Amino acid sequence: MSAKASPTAAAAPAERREQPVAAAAIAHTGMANAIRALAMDAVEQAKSGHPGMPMGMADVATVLFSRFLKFDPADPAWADRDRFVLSAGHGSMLIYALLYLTGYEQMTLEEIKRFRQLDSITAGHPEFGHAAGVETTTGPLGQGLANAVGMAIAERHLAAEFGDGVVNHRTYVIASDGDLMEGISQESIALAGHLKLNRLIVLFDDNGISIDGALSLADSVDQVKRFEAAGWTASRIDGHDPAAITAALEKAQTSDKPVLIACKTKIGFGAPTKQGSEKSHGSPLGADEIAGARKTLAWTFAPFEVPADILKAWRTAGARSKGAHSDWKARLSELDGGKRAQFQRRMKGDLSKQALADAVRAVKEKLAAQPKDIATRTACEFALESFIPALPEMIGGSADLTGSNNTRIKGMKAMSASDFSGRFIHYGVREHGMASAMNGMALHGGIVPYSGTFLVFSDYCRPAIRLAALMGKRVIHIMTHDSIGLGEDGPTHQPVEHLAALRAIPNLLVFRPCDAVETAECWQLALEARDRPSVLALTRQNLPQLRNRLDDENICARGAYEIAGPDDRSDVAIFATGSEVSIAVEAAKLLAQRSVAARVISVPCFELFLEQDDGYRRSIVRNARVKIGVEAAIRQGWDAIIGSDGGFIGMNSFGASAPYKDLYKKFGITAEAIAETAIRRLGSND
Ligand SMILES: Cc1ncc(C[n+]2csc(CCOP(=O)(O)OP(=O)(O)O)c2C)c(N)n1
Repeated sequence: MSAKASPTAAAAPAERREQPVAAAAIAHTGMANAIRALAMDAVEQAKSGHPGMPMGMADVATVLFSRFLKFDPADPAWADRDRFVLSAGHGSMLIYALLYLTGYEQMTLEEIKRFRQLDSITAGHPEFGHAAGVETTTGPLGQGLANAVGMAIAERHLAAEFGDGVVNHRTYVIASDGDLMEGISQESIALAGHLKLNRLIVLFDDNGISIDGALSLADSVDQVKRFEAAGWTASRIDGHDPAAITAALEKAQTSDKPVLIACKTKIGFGAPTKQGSEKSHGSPLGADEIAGARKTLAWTFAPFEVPADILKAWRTAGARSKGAHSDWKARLSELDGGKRAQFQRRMKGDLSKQALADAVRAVKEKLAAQPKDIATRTACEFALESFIPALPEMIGGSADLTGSNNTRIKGMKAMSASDFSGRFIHYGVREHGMASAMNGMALHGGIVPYSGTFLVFSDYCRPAIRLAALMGKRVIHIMTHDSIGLGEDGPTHQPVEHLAALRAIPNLLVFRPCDAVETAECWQLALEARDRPSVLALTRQNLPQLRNRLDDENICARGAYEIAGPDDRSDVAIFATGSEVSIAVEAAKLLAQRSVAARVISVPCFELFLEQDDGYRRSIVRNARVKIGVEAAIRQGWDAIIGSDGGFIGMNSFGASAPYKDLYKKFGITAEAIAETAIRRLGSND
């Protein structure tokens, strides 16, 4: 059972046909079997993992990496490399084997032997930032494919901006049945088809098997027709025939649409009894089966041994793009100096500090000169009017709520299939696909993606937000209509538990600014947080501007600060966020009328506040006898600030459909209720 050799391999262009056909076929078989052997040996050694997929897709991966993929193991961050996304991340041994075989220095045989062990770079599922060459963290099915759409958008946009002399690459994806069954895949392929992302090529591991058994247990979609309906070019091939794979990939290079190649494969190819069965999907094959596979594949070598001639063939494949890389460097050096510097700066992820500082200053000066009592979503647009011209890397968007999210400033051109230079993306009603595409753009580099939807729909984005946090990528989510304050749309649209749920994600910054000045400051912090994603929760309803003084410093940077307070001897400290800060300020006034001193602390970002040193945190929390938290959301998470004995004014049920002022009264989130709670608590403390 060896991979087929076919004379049609001669269809490859001259530079890719380095060897005579027969020799190439032998080399192909040996190269593909090296992947298979490493996968089954590593999984066996780890006593866990997924050998079936790497064994099944070894032929496809071999053709892709040895003939098509543009990459240079000596410089994994080469800006114009093709991106390769293993969306079916459970088959991680496929990518680890490829990285080792093609010569990524970091990916040693030792690391392969330490597959899935503590502190190895060969994690169970590929993790961005562990091993160079892994472009994104995959494992949750569907995400890699959706990231790849973002990468392909980034490529087209940057090519439009900097020219195809320096940006001219493709994005290849290996996706499995599971990837294509996930709902996010529909959002992503529809967007890719609409934008005609013809540099996106998906190799579908069409093996008809998933964990439960035959795919026919749960699915009967014709994927070729489905992709075609979404505006893709799609074909079916034998995924074990190198000539067919070569021909399909060759054809894909000139497509004017995104390309799906459904590769019919056998999961666990070569395993004598487990090939073609779910038994090879997700557990070690076992010593007998591995011995049998070695026989079927005619692989006579010891575990983890790759014979010198096969390793050499792989290393030659790894060095294939060196010429293309140096040609690219020459073209980059010919680029106009300013443009080149901008390209390099952006690909590194450095913002122009001066441009950002000037833009923030401009917004704050305007707000100090002419305070604005506006919704924070409108304040966001006001800030964007300064930031977007200053920061060319910002690419905005909305999931069909552009007018509500205020994420598109006047004159901002939309991106389209015929003009990728636009900086605004109409994602359609596809929150999950949008959030994941944004991850892809951030991973690609050169772009700081931001986009919008309603806060309540953060649930529809959550898996992608979680991965951005895990990967440490700067992706900015504008989430408007952030509480019952949205009013008449009612409880389906009123977030109650969402702030707490988002704050539960490690490495995510959740901002809830209280006025136009805080909105600008929080935006600045989100842009400066290069290693983490942010959510900005913004209001629909107007709010008074509480900060009228021009502060050079970003006061929100410490997460919480005193926004109103008479003196140090206050008996009451009221902590509030967003739209509830102005209500807290009113409560403090009511308390003052009753001779009770109260401080008001605005908490625009829990995470930043909780990261401050003890001294700062103590100076803010102090020893007020009564602490009260106010937020039109559930209490969960607040105890870290007000203590478990603190008072809380907020929500403990879903909202309701009514004008927002009526809702604040109904749910008791009023200055009077805060003042009463404070007085009652002061009394019971005496
Ligand atoms: C969102 C998500 N749901 C469930 C899983 C668990 N899981 C891993 S692989 C898999 C399906 C396996 O089938 P397929 O995608 O066809 O992969 P193959 O068996 O061909 O390797 C599932 C359900 C996951 N990784 N991600």
